Amino acid sequence: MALETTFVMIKPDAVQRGLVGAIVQRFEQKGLKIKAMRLEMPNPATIEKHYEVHKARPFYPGLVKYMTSGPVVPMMVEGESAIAVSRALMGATNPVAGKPGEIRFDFGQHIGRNIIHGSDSAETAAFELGLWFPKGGAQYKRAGDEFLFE
Ligand code: DAT
Ligand code: MG
Repeated sequence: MALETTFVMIKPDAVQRGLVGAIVQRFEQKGLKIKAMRLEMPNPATIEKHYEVHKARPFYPGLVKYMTSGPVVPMMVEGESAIAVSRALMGATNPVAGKPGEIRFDFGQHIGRNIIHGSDSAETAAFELGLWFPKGGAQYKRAGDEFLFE
């Protein structure tokens, strides 16, 4: 167990469907600390780099088209085991393969419109945080942390 920082991104479908608040609430409720967050039209080159590992996959062109179709909300999130915890909050890649309580299950129906992204390892988190937040995040002491951590 360790304090980790991870990269999370609310995808264009969720922004268009007005789900940003409901999704951010899941992370806040868990006690994860938001260290950076913005809403922006993503730079296509950034999306291409972000999903470079999937470049050879048949779904890659459609993925890039979808991810550049509208604003996204990139976030820097910190907490105990934040990488795995964020992935657990998100749920299965295919929204209907997961279970109730997972963000993707609760809000989505199709693998090509699956609401949210989260880094899958420490290496990926470092790469994605560097790509989306080269200036880092906010350093601040959060009221209430003494009731969240022993
Ligand atoms: P995850 O986002 O759960 O880490 P991934 O890294 O395997 O999943 O894939 C990245 C994204 O690509 C995923 O969130 C949605 C899309 N994707 C993956 N497999 C797909 C498929 N078979 N058809 C359409 N889109 C797919
Ligand atoms: Mg992935």
